[in-house]
Amino acid sequence: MDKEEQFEKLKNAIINQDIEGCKNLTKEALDAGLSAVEIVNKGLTPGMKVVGDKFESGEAFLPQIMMAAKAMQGAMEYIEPELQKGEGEERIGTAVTFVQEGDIHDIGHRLVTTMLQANGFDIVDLGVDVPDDNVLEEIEKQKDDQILLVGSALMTTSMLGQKELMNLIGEAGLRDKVKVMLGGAPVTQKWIDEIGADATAENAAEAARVGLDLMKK
Ligand code: HCB
Repeated sequence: MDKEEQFEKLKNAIINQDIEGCKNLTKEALDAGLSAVEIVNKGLTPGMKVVGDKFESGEAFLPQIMMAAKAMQGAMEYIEPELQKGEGEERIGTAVTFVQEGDIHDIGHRLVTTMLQANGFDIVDLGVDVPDDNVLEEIEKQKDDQILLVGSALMTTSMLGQKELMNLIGEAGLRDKVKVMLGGAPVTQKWIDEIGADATAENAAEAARVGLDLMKK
């Protein structure tokens, strides 16, 4: 089976909410030498996009998204240990990662967090549905002069909360202490510019590259 066929099968396993199949195909793909990053970016995530689009158009319902998410989470059992095998021997700094208040989508957040850890960041993972006050408290608590703040939002509603958070960071006098990378499907560069954050990234591999660049600036 060539790579493209494998990506297509992985994508279909998510679309068909095939929990066991998705896990097995992920293991097979890794054993065949495909990288964890390409399995996520070219197989599993495009499948999730189709499921999301079907939900939006009324062709699929919440139980189907939940099953698709379960299939993806099964695959992550193989993906995450692979991503952790990064080259980050040098300590880069601390990354505080979180999902915006009101939002419990954590699959992308987990992938980004794992990739940052694999690239030399010490991680403080605040989890999902995190109120702004908790984020501010954590920034204040950190001893380093500069840290990387990494927020995810998957819904347009929770994305709006990122603007409020940027305002609160400014008001608390903490803006110089953080490089802020925000992402998630609805987040665009235009939004990042509008709210005065530092960067965004399309996927977890790019998030690691962008995070490293930001910490060097
Ligand atoms: Co959910 N959901 N959902 N959902 N969901 C979305 C996000 C919609 C877009 C689907 C749609 O309508 N098309 C939609 C949001 C619409 C909108 O606001 N525009 C939606 C909705 C509406 C909802 C509910 C409100 C449904 C309901 O209850 N009626 C509800 C909300 C719950 C809540 O949060 N309060 C809900 C619930 C669920 C679950 C629980 C069933 C499940 C989540 C399970 C979980 O995460 N543990 C779920 C899922 C799975 C999705 C979709 C289908 C997939 C999301 C996903 O995991 N993608 C999603 C459709 C979509 O996104 N196209 C749909 C795969 C990961 C790998 O991609 O984008 O998360 P990612 O992360 C990438 C990338 O963005 C980037 O790197 C990651 C890795 O490559 N990245 C960053 C992420 N964070 C970053 C941070 C950085 O700094 C830099 C880069």
